[in-house]
Amino acid sequence: MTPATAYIGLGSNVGDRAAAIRSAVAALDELQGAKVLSVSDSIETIPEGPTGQDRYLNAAVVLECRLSPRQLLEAMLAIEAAHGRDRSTGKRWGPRRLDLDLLMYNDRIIDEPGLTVPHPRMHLRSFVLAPLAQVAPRAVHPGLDLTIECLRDHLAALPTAEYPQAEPC
Ligand code: A4P
Ligand code: MG
Repeated sequence: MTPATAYIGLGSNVGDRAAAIRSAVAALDELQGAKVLSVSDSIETIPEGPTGQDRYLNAAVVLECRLSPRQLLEAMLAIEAAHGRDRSTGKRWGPRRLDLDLLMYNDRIIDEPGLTVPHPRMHLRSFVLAPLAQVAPRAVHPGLDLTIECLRDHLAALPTAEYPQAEPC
């Protein structure tokens, strides 16, 4: 089986953010049937979404992968779970120290319960596109048919709908 290329976004805004990102990248590399091909810088980003959050570190990796998209997502959720709870608070749902998003998987378009690829909001988020453009500038978003660097450069001009009608760059 020819390995697939998967693109994963990483984010952390609780605890030792750099350590969480490093350790998640190592965990991805250690997955049976997966190998990290490149890792972006970890970039400090302003939180988007709910207010009152601390700044994030965001990064992206390119993964050579013999797992199916579903197997990869499950492995990512397990890595999140291993990093994702602040056990010191004793709360069942503690703050997440790590968020892993499966951004793209080859040129697959998947819309299943619990798995949407490409990630439906990736093209709207500079905290995703900036690190991803470092490691995969020429990768093409299969839903929009535009490269990552094009999406990054035109983010401000894109409509805020999921999967907008895109003009070629
Ligand atoms: N799921 C379906 N498709 C996917 C996919 N392609 N990748 C399902 C990952 N998960 C996928 O995930 C909830 C469920 O989505 C999973 O169980 C899986 O079955 P989640 O990561 O807990 O959901 P979420 O993080 O609340 O949602 P989402 O849309 O991924 O939001 P974000 O953006 O990850 O939200 N600001 C900055 N600057 N940097 C950030 O990293 N992150 C967030 C968190 C908000 N603001 C941020 C950042
Ligand atoms: Mg997420």
